Amino acid sequence: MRSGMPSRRSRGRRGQLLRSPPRTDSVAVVTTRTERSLVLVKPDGFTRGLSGEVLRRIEAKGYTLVTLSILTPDRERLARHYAEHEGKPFYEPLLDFMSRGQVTAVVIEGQRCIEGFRALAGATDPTMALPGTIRGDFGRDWGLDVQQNIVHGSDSPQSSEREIRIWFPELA
Ligand code: IDP
Ligand code: MG
Repeated sequence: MRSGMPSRRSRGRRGQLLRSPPRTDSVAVVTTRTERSLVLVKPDGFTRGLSGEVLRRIEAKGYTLVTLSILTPDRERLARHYAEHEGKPFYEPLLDFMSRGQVTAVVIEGQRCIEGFRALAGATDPTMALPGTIRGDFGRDWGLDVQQNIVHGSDSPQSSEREIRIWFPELA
């Protein structure tokens, strides 16, 4: 009788040695630290009634909603939020787009929710964002100077802290 650890090799029906496929997956360092992320449903998503769908996906993934607000952001708030993009060709169109209507601003919480939400959102360019992601399922190129891509999500713990201070100073 065989015992011990299962072998990475086994035999096929004709007796030839079969090698297990190499592992292409890997698991990042496990962390128990809870983090927060600032999520925005941008004016294109808000106008199309997608706030609920975005919140549904966040909750279905298992993250917690900490707080939520619906507002029309002014340019001063947006200039702070998008300071890293000042001077880029899409900066002014981005501020125009983001200030033209209501957004749903949300703070979410959970272990690794910053990268987790970025994965739910998909790539910045909605044409390239994979189906199954928010941007991939609901976004497309409209031939404008700025990509309208439904959602924003913080990209690092530093950004998250900075952005939560901008949108929810009472939480900081
Ligand atoms: P992110 O939202 O995926 O983090 P960022 O590079 O931080 O992407 O850009 C902020 C926002 O500016 C994007 O979500 C998108 O709306 C817009 N944007 C970014 N890069 C471009 C571009 O090259 N052309 C047009 N719009 C862009
Ligand atoms: Mg960004």
